[in-house]
Amino acid sequence: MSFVFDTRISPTNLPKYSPLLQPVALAKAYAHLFLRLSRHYIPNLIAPTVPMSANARRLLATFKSDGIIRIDNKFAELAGHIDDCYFARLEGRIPNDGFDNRELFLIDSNVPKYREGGTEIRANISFKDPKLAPLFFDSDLTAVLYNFYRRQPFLRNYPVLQKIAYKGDKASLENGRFHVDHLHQVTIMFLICDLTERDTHMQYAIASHKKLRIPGSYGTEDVEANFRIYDLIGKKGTVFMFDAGGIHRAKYMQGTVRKMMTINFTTGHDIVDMRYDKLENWPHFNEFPTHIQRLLEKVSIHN
Ligand SMILES: O=C(O)CCC(=O)C(=O)O
Repeated sequence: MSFVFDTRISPTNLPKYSPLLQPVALAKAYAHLFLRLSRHYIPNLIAPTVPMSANARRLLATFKSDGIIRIDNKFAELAGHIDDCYFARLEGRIPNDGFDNRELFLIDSNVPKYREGGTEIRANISFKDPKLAPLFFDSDLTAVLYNFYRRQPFLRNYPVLQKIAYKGDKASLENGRFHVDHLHQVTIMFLICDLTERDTHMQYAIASHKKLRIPGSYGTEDVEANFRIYDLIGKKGTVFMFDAGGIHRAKYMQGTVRKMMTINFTTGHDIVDMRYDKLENWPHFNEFPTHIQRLLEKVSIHN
């Protein structure tokens, strides 16, 4: 019998291998991980850090120890802007508008698998809205990111707006199980509505990013027994940034609505192949420090 290496091997699908093959499968999964890590996570020896404020230094220390940080009030007005300008159009609160508005929306990415799970809106938007620049290019968050990786981070895809109204009719949405994503992808999650524990929200296993983990899903009981669980809840405008190499999940709560924006970064791997924004004729873009300009290198149109 030939053995086919399954790169999606994870703690929960490991038992499908016979006891004899389990060590082999695990060794291969770890070897694969290790190779990817060595390629994408070697620090930049010449420029391993960028300057950062005292506040960013504190955030970085928490990010390194817990794998997640939160910022409460700094971006509250931006959440109002996204709700009034973007969601209002897609929700029909501004009539005769929506995805036809090419200034605001790039693509409708709400494919059936999301829709079946209760996602009413999923839209990719541009980085060019000057009102959103203070969040996208925040000097503290971008410095935390660079100094965490100790090398240049890159945006992995365009910001995603989501409105999820889980009705309870699709019990096992993939990301409803505890899982880890692409190596040390870092995600910013920005709340566009208030969330409590009773609403659909994300949960993060604190400090679970510290161990090298095979991407895939993890058993709820194991995770809850071994980690403190952090609930990503709060007021509209709260920003979370987490290392998706740590264990997390969406906790879907029937009959509730969550609106949010997410942005993903990696050190250059797993980039989604879409380029919309042109870097030229972008007012003030050249005034950002180089490590902030370079964030867009892999998702924008050059020249
Ligand atoms: O939507 C959520 O709360 C979970 C997000 C998630 O699983 C992910 O970003 O990988």
